Amino acid sequence: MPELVDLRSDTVTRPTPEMRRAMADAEVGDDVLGDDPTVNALQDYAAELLGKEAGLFVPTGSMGNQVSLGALTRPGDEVVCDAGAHFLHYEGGSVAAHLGLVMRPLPGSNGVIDAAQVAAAVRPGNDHNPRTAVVAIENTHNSAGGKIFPLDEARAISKVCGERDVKVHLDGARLFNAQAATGIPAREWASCADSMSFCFSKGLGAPIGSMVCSSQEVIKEGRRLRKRLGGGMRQVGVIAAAARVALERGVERLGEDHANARKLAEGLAQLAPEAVDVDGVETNMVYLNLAPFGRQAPEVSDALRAEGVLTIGFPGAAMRLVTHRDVSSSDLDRALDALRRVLA
Ligand code: TLP
Repeated sequence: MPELVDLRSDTVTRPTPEMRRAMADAEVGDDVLGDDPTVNALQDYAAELLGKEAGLFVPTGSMGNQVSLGALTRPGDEVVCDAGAHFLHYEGGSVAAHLGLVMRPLPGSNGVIDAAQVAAAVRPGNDHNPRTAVVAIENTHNSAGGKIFPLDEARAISKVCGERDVKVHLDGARLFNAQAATGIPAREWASCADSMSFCFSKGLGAPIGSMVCSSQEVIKEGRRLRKRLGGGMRQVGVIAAAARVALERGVERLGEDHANARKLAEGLAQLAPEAVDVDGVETNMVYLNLAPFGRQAPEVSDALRAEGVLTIGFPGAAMRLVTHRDVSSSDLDRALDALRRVLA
């Protein structure tokens, strides 16, 4: 039986031999006490790379968002975001349950909210209203299919927020995909945000870990929130060592994932041009619309699994396919053959 082709997410990659070696060799200490040299070095390295004062290593992207939003707000504050924001839909309601925040989702265009929408949404400071504390943007945007948040728009939002004493958070779980696709350094987007988080465990290919980068003050509060959420880890240098390899080696190969996603989209467009927006594939995700085939994602997903291709079959007619380091170009040929058979 050949290996499965796993298109469920870029989170599924296994650590490389180089990561395993780095993990085995990592110098460690108790990170809750600030003693882990591998974590400390990674936090400094990431902060420098993103142009921020400090970094905080956290176990997941979800915790990165919570720590960031929590450090920038008080319970009862409002967060303005795109209606498809990841933390709104896919993080177990943590922003409400743990932070007590009010969400103000705006209808973005492909995940992109603009400065005029933001300006109109910021509350005037009346006692009746929640305080608009943060505007959050997502780059690349997951539910919009890996869309890149235009840098000009991020700058315009940052300006509007700066004038109104509102903070900006960037959920940059896949920010380095945006860098790889555009050649724009990740720090340019980070410069538009007061806090930002990115994941080592997505396209960069590490097994575990995310990073929050911000000011010293926000990171100090973030450490407390991380502890409160149960994310204070001890000899976590064993994980940070793999994350370091991911950041140093993972970015340069993301272009391959993007080329593979486009190849997949082009192959699918041959089956039904209206089922996929080929030009909309900017990074490593393809959204396949199964409606033209009269099919639903759960049953198509089951049929693909029987063909050795893994996808997530959430209810509905849309199916997300994600490329990553552990999917080669020939794996994609196999996946396309399977999709052709299943959708015939
Ligand atoms: N996204 C996961 C799933 O939760 C859907 C995926 O497979 O894409 N921000 C963004 C934009 C994300 O896409 C994700 C994960 C997170 C935050 C949360 O990261 P984790 O899973 O590490 O908590």
